[in-house]
Amino acid sequence: MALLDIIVAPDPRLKKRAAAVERVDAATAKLMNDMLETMYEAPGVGLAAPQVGVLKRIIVVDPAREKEEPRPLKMANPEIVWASEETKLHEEGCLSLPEEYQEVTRPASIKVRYIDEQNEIRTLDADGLLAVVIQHEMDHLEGVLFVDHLSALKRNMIIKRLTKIKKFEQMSAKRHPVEVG
Ligand code: GNR
Ligand code: NI
Repeated sequence: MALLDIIVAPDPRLKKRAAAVERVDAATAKLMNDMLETMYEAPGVGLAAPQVGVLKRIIVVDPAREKEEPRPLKMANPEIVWASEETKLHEEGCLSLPEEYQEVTRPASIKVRYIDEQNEIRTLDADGLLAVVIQHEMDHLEGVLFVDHLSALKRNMIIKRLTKIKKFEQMSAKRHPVEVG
């Protein structure tokens, strides 16, 4: 297992559409495990491959709360085959938009078809936090972030804040270079 670096916005790699997985082979299964480890370490409840620089349609989620039994789900090529008319407002966060939280409206319940880590086709009914997180992760596969569901005003405020932080970090990295390798 290995920890992967999570890309923080603004970054052009977070705005691209990810390519379908042809089949879930050993390398894909390893990537899924590394993504789960990275997600638990962050900590987060979901992670999409584009967030770690891999432009493939792979997501992992675990909506279990602390102290609950872990319930990891690994999905390739997830597709929403049904979504409820009923919507729900839920506060979202994103590991690629650190410390930003905003309410987003999405369908309350969904049915998802996907390929699991054994390369088997499966379907899953989801509601509550699980439905929110699966839809949030699937957005990442389209190059969409939760801020893209907000007003332009809110979105621009958040992106401006993150751009400032990035500039500051690049400046301090130049002044205090860290030896790596
Ligand atoms: O850790 C995460 N929490 C979260 C909370 C509400 C709605 C969506 C999420 S997903 C997020 C991790 C992440 O950025 N996944 O892409
Ligand atoms: Ni996210």
